[in-house]
Amino acid sequence: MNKSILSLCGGVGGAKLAHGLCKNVRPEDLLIVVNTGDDFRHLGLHISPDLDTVMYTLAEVADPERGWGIAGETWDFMEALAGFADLDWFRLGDKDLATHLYRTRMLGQGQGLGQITRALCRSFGIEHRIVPMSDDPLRTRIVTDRGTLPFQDYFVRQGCRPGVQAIEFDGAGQARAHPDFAALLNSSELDAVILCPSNPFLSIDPLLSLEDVRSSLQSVNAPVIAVSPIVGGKALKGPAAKIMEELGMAAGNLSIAGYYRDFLDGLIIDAGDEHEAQAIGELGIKVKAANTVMRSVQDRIDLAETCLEFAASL
Ligand code: FO1
Repeated sequence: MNKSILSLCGGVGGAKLAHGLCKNVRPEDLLIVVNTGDDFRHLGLHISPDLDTVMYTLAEVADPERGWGIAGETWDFMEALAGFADLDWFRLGDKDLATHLYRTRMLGQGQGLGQITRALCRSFGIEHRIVPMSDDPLRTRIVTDRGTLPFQDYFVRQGCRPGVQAIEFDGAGQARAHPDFAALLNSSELDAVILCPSNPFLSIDPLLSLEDVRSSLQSVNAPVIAVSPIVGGKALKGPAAKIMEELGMAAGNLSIAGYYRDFLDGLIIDAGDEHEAQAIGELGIKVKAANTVMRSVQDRIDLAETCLEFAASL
Protein backbone atom coordinates (compact mmCIF):
# COMPACT_ATOMS: atom_id res chain seq x y z
CA MET A 1 0.00 0.00 0.00
CA ASN A 2 1.64 3.29 -1.06
CA LYS A 3 0.32 5.94 1.29
CA SER A 4 1.57 8.80 3.42
CA ILE A 5 0.69 7.67 6.90
CA LEU A 6 1.38 9.61 10.07
CA SER A 7 1.32 7.60 13.25
CA LEU A 8 1.42 9.17 16.73
CA CYS A 9 2.47 7.01 19.62
CA GLY A 10 3.74 6.60 23.15
CA GLY A 11 5.44 3.57 24.66
CA VAL A 12 4.54 -0.11 24.82
CA GLY A 13 0.99 -0.34 23.34
CA GLY A 14 1.71 2.29 20.72
CA ALA A 15 4.99 0.61 19.75
CA LYS A 16 3.19 -2.67 19.02
CA LEU A 17 0.83 -1.04 16.53
CA ALA A 18 3.71 0.97 15.03
CA HIS A 19 5.48 -2.38 14.49
CA GLY A 20 2.38 -3.73 12.72
CA LEU A 21 2.21 -0.59 10.56
CA CYS A 22 5.84 -1.09 9.55
CA LYS A 23 4.94 -4.57 8.32
CA ASN A 24 2.18 -3.09 6.13
CA VAL A 25 3.59 0.22 4.89
CA ARG A 26 6.81 0.99 3.00
CA PRO A 27 9.42 2.97 4.99
CA GLU A 28 9.05 6.04 2.77
CA ASP A 29 5.26 6.07 3.31
CA LEU A 30 5.17 6.05 7.11
CA LEU A 31 6.29 8.52 9.75
CA ILE A 32 6.16 7.44 13.39
CA VAL A 33 6.11 10.37 15.80
CA VAL A 34 6.90 9.51 19.40
CA ASN A 35 6.11 11.19 22.72
CA THR A 36 9.12 12.67 24.50
CA GLY A 37 7.22 14.15 27.47
CA ASP A 38 8.51 11.21 29.56
CA ASP A 39 12.16 12.06 28.82
CA PHE A 40 14.32 12.92 31.79
CA ARG A 41 17.84 13.23 33.00
CA HIS A 42 18.85 10.33 35.23
CA LEU A 43 22.32 9.41 36.54
CA GLY A 44 23.68 12.10 34.23
CA LEU A 45 22.08 10.46 31.19
CA HIS A 46 19.34 11.67 28.86
CA ILE A 47 16.67 8.95 28.85
CA SER A 48 13.98 8.91 26.12
CA PRO A 49 11.87 5.93 27.25
CA ASP A 50 9.18 5.98 24.57
CA LEU A 51 11.60 6.57 21.70
CA ASP A 52 13.64 3.60 22.91
CA THR A 53 10.58 1.40 23.37
CA VAL A 54 9.47 2.12 19.80
CA MET A 55 12.99 1.67 18.47
CA TYR A 56 13.58 -1.66 20.27
CA THR A 57 10.13 -2.93 19.26
CA LEU A 58 10.69 -2.12 15.59
CA ALA A 59 14.17 -3.66 15.75
CA GLU A 60 12.52 -6.75 17.33
CA VAL A 61 14.87 -6.68 20.32
CA ALA A 62 12.37 -5.37 22.92
CA ASP A 63 11.81 -7.41 26.05
CA PRO A 64 8.47 -9.16 25.43
CA GLU A 65 7.42 -9.29 29.10
CA ARG A 66 8.26 -5.74 30.23
CA GLY A 67 7.61 -4.13 26.86
CA TRP A 68 10.45 -1.66 27.54
CA GLY A 69 14.19 -2.28 27.47
CA ILE A 70 16.07 -5.00 25.61
CA ALA A 71 15.35 -8.75 25.72
CA GLY A 72 17.94 -10.91 27.46
CA GLU A 73 19.26 -7.87 29.32
CA THR A 74 21.79 -8.17 32.17
CA TRP A 75 21.64 -5.86 35.20
CA ASP A 76 25.22 -5.87 36.55
CA PHE A 77 25.49 -2.07 36.47
CA MET A 78 22.22 -1.60 38.39
CA GLU A 79 23.17 -4.19 40.99
CA ALA A 80 26.57 -2.57 41.55
CA LEU A 81 24.97 0.88 41.79
CA ALA A 82 22.38 -0.32 44.30
CA GLY A 83 25.28 -1.23 46.58
CA PHE A 84 26.20 2.49 46.91
CA ALA A 85 22.84 4.22 47.19
CA ASP A 86 19.12 4.01 46.54
CA LEU A 87 19.57 4.83 42.84
CA ASP A 88 18.13 1.71 41.26
CA TRP A 89 14.44 2.69 41.24
CA PHE A 90 14.66 3.33 37.49
CA ARG A 91 16.25 0.24 36.03
CA LEU A 92 18.78 0.64 33.25
CA GLY A 93 19.98 -2.63 31.73
CA ASP A 94 23.60 -3.05 30.68
CA LYS A 95 22.85 -3.05 26.93
CA ASP A 96 20.22 -0.31 27.22
CA LEU A 97 22.81 1.88 28.94
CA ALA A 98 24.76 2.11 25.68
CA THR A 99 21.77 3.80 24.00
CA HIS A 100 21.46 6.42 26.78
CA LEU A 101 25.18 7.03 26.85
CA TYR A 102 25.38 7.52 23.07
CA ARG A 103 22.33 9.81 23.03
CA THR A 104 23.64 11.92 25.92
CA ARG A 105 27.06 12.25 24.30
CA MET A 106 25.62 13.31 20.94
CA LEU A 107 23.26 15.83 22.59
CA GLY A 108 26.33 17.22 24.37
CA GLN A 109 27.99 17.65 20.98
CA GLY A 110 25.04 19.75 19.81
CA GLN A 111 23.11 17.18 17.77
CA GLY A 112 19.31 17.23 17.86
CA LEU A 113 17.22 14.41 19.30
CA GLY A 114 15.77 13.64 15.85
CA GLN A 115 19.21 13.38 14.26
CA ILE A 116 20.43 11.10 17.07
CA THR A 117 17.31 8.94 16.80
CA ARG A 118 18.00 8.52 13.08
CA ALA A 119 21.55 7.34 13.81
CA LEU A 120 20.37 4.94 16.51
CA CYS A 121 17.69 3.52 14.19
CA ARG A 122 20.29 2.98 11.49
CA SER A 123 22.46 1.05 13.96
CA PHE A 124 19.48 -1.12 14.90
CA GLY A 125 18.71 -1.79 11.23
CA ILE A 126 15.37 0.06 11.30
CA GLU A 127 14.34 1.33 7.87
CA HIS A 128 11.13 3.10 8.88
CA ARG A 129 11.28 6.69 10.11
CA ILE A 130 10.90 7.36 13.83
CA VAL A 131 11.08 10.97 15.01
CA PRO A 132 10.69 12.52 18.44
CA MET A 133 7.61 14.76 18.59
CA SER A 134 10.03 17.68 19.06
CA ASP A 135 13.73 18.41 19.24
CA ASP A 136 12.89 20.89 22.01
CA PRO A 137 12.41 19.92 25.66
CA LEU A 138 8.83 19.38 26.83
CA ARG A 139 8.43 17.60 30.17
CA THR A 140 5.26 16.03 31.53
CA ARG A 141 4.49 16.81 35.18
CA ILE A 142 1.73 15.18 37.15
CA VAL A 143 -0.24 17.23 39.67
CA THR A 144 -1.27 14.67 42.30
CA ASP A 145 -2.69 14.45 45.79
CA ARG A 146 0.96 14.00 46.88
CA GLY A 147 2.21 17.12 45.12
CA THR A 148 3.43 17.87 41.62
CA LEU A 149 5.72 15.09 40.42
CA PRO A 150 8.08 14.76 37.45
CA PHE A 151 6.68 12.07 35.14
CA GLN A 152 8.99 9.16 36.01
CA ASP A 153 8.66 9.90 39.74
CA TYR A 154 4.91 9.43 39.37
CA PHE A 155 5.07 6.54 36.91
CA VAL A 156 7.95 4.39 38.11
CA ARG A 157 9.12 5.55 41.55
CA GLN A 158 5.58 5.85 42.91
CA GLY A 159 4.06 3.18 40.65
CA CYS A 160 1.21 5.51 39.45
CA ARG A 161 -0.32 5.28 42.97
CA PRO A 162 -0.85 9.03 43.65
CA GLY A 163 -4.25 10.36 42.61
CA VAL A 164 -3.96 12.50 39.47
CA GLN A 165 -5.56 15.96 39.61
CA ALA A 166 -4.07 17.51 36.48
CA ILE A 167 -1.29 16.99 33.96
CA GLU A 168 1.07 19.74 32.87
CA PHE A 169 3.51 20.00 29.98
CA ASP A 170 6.46 22.11 30.95
CA GLY A 171 7.89 23.84 27.88
CA ALA A 172 4.79 23.36 25.73
CA GLY A 173 4.70 27.08 24.93
CA GLN A 174 8.16 27.00 23.38
CA ALA A 175 8.50 23.49 21.96
CA ARG A 176 7.93 23.18 18.21
CA ALA A 177 6.83 20.01 16.46
CA HIS A 178 9.70 18.13 14.82
CA PRO A 179 10.07 19.52 11.27
CA ASP A 180 9.18 16.17 9.60
CA PHE A 181 6.08 15.89 11.82
CA ALA A 182 4.96 19.46 11.06
CA ALA A 183 5.66 19.03 7.34
CA LEU A 184 3.64 15.81 6.96
CA LEU A 185 0.80 17.14 9.10
CA ASN A 186 0.47 20.10 6.74
CA SER A 187 1.13 18.19 3.52
CA SER A 188 -1.53 17.65 0.86
CA GLU A 189 0.04 14.20 0.39
CA LEU A 190 -1.09 13.03 3.83
CA ASP A 191 -3.43 10.02 3.55
CA ALA A 192 -4.19 9.20 7.18
CA VAL A 193 -3.29 10.01 10.77
CA ILE A 194 -3.33 7.04 13.15
CA LEU A 195 -3.26 7.56 16.91
CA CYS A 196 -1.86 4.37 18.39
CA PRO A 197 -3.48 2.77 21.48
CA SER A 198 -1.42 4.91 23.84
CA ASN A 199 -2.50 6.71 27.00
CA PRO A 200 -4.36 9.85 25.82
CA PHE A 201 -3.33 11.92 28.85
CA LEU A 202 0.28 10.83 29.29
CA SER A 203 1.38 9.83 25.79
CA ILE A 204 -0.77 11.60 23.18
CA ASP A 205 -1.55 14.89 24.96
CA PRO A 206 2.13 15.94 25.01
CA LEU A 207 2.11 15.78 21.19
CA LEU A 208 -1.18 17.65 21.02
CA SER A 209 0.19 20.37 23.30
CA LEU A 210 2.85 21.34 20.73
CA GLU A 211 2.09 24.54 18.90
CA ASP A 212 -0.21 24.08 15.88
CA VAL A 213 -0.54 20.29 16.20
CA ARG A 214 -4.09 20.18 17.56
CA SER A 215 -5.33 22.88 15.15
CA SER A 216 -3.67 21.09 12.22
CA LEU A 217 -5.38 17.83 13.18
CA GLN A 218 -8.70 19.70 13.28
CA SER A 219 -8.26 21.13 9.80
CA VAL A 220 -6.43 18.28 8.05
CA ASN A 221 -8.22 16.75 5.04
CA ALA A 222 -6.94 13.24 5.68
CA PRO A 223 -8.92 11.03 8.07
CA VAL A 224 -7.74 10.99 11.67
CA ILE A 225 -8.37 7.71 13.44
CA ALA A 226 -7.41 6.30 16.84
CA VAL A 227 -7.21 2.86 18.37
CA SER A 228 -8.69 2.96 21.85
CA PRO A 229 -6.30 1.87 24.62
CA ILE A 230 -9.30 0.79 26.71
CA VAL A 231 -10.71 -2.74 26.54
CA GLY A 232 -13.63 -3.78 28.71
CA GLY A 233 -13.35 -0.58 30.78
CA LYS A 234 -9.68 -1.25 31.62
CA ALA A 235 -6.35 -0.23 30.14
CA LEU A 236 -4.39 -3.21 28.81
CA LYS A 237 -1.28 -1.73 30.42
CA GLY A 238 -0.64 1.36 32.49
CA PRO A 239 -2.86 3.80 34.36
CA ALA A 240 -5.15 5.18 31.58
CA ALA A 241 -8.39 3.88 33.16
CA LYS A 242 -7.34 4.94 36.68
CA ILE A 243 -6.50 8.46 35.47
CA MET A 244 -9.80 8.74 33.58
CA GLU A 245 -11.70 8.05 36.78
CA GLU A 246 -9.50 10.41 38.79
CA LEU A 247 -10.17 13.15 36.22
CA GLY A 248 -13.92 12.53 36.51
CA MET A 249 -14.50 10.54 33.32
CA ALA A 250 -16.01 7.10 32.97
CA ALA A 251 -13.29 4.60 31.99
CA GLY A 252 -14.56 3.58 28.57
CA ASN A 253 -14.30 4.06 24.84
CA LEU A 254 -16.97 6.76 24.84
CA SER A 255 -14.72 8.92 27.02
CA ILE A 256 -11.79 8.32 24.66
CA ALA A 257 -13.98 9.36 21.72
CA GLY A 258 -15.20 12.43 23.62
CA TYR A 259 -11.65 13.38 24.55
CA TYR A 260 -10.51 13.39 20.89
CA ARG A 261 -13.80 14.49 19.34
CA ASP A 262 -12.60 17.88 18.11
CA PHE A 263 -10.39 16.21 15.50
CA LEU A 264 -11.25 12.49 15.39
CA ASP A 265 -13.03 10.91 12.40
CA GLY A 266 -12.92 7.27 13.45
CA LEU A 267 -12.27 5.14 16.51
CA ILE A 268 -11.32 1.46 16.56
CA ILE A 269 -12.59 -0.29 19.67
CA ASP A 270 -12.19 -3.86 20.79
CA ALA A 271 -14.67 -6.38 19.39
CA GLY A 272 -15.84 -7.12 22.94
CA ASP A 273 -16.85 -3.46 23.39
CA GLU A 274 -19.05 -3.27 20.29
CA HIS A 275 -22.07 -2.33 22.45
CA GLU A 276 -20.42 1.11 22.88
CA ALA A 277 -20.39 1.76 19.12
CA GLN A 278 -23.78 3.43 18.89
CA ALA A 279 -23.10 6.04 21.60
CA ILE A 280 -19.74 6.86 20.00
CA GLY A 281 -21.41 7.15 16.59
CA GLU A 282 -23.78 9.73 18.07
CA LEU A 283 -20.73 11.98 18.64
CA GLY A 284 -20.27 11.98 14.87
CA ILE A 285 -17.31 9.58 15.05
CA LYS A 286 -17.27 6.42 12.93
CA VAL A 287 -16.56 3.22 14.82
CA LYS A 288 -14.91 -0.04 13.85
CA ALA A 289 -14.81 -3.02 16.19
CA ALA A 290 -11.79 -5.32 15.86
CA ASN A 291 -9.37 -7.32 17.97
CA THR A 292 -7.25 -4.58 19.59
CA VAL A 293 -5.40 -6.86 22.01
CA MET A 294 -2.03 -7.46 20.38
CA ARG A 295 -0.68 -10.71 21.85
CA SER A 296 1.30 -11.80 18.79
CA VAL A 297 3.12 -10.11 15.94
CA GLN A 298 0.31 -11.31 13.65
CA ASP A 299 -2.19 -9.42 15.88
CA ARG A 300 -0.12 -6.24 15.36
CA ILE A 301 -0.09 -6.77 11.58
CA ASP A 302 -3.83 -7.48 11.50
CA LEU A 303 -4.72 -4.42 13.61
CA ALA A 304 -2.49 -2.21 11.47
CA GLU A 305 -4.23 -3.52 8.35
CA THR A 306 -7.61 -2.78 9.94
CA CYS A 307 -6.45 0.78 10.71
CA LEU A 308 -5.31 1.37 7.13
CA GLU A 309 -8.52 -0.04 5.63
CA PHE A 310 -10.72 1.85 8.09
CA ALA A 311 -8.93 5.15 7.39
CA ALA A 312 -9.19 4.56 3.64
CA SER A 313 -12.93 3.99 3.99
CA LEU A 314 -13.59 7.36 5.69
N1 FO1 B 1 9.39 1.31 33.60
C1 FO1 B 1 9.25 0.82 34.83
O1 FO1 B 1 8.12 0.57 35.27
N2 FO1 B 1 10.36 0.62 35.67
C2 FO1 B 1 11.62 0.89 35.24
O2 FO1 B 1 12.56 0.71 35.99
C3 FO1 B 1 11.77 1.38 33.90
C4 FO1 B 1 13.02 1.63 33.36
C5 FO1 B 1 13.14 2.03 32.02
C6 FO1 B 1 14.39 2.21 31.46
C7 FO1 B 1 14.52 2.58 30.14
C8 FO1 B 1 13.37 2.78 29.37
O3 FO1 B 1 13.49 3.13 28.08
C9 FO1 B 1 12.11 2.61 29.91
C10 FO1 B 1 11.98 2.23 31.25
N3 FO1 B 1 10.73 2.04 31.82
C11 FO1 B 1 10.61 1.57 33.11
C12 FO1 B 1 9.50 2.31 31.06
C13 FO1 B 1 9.06 3.77 31.15
O4 FO1 B 1 9.21 4.36 32.37
C14 FO1 B 1 7.57 3.92 30.84
O5 FO1 B 1 7.01 2.78 30.28
C15 FO1 B 1 7.28 5.03 29.90
O6 FO1 B 1 7.92 6.23 30.20
C16 FO1 B 1 5.78 5.25 29.75
O7 FO1 B 1 5.50 5.06 28.42
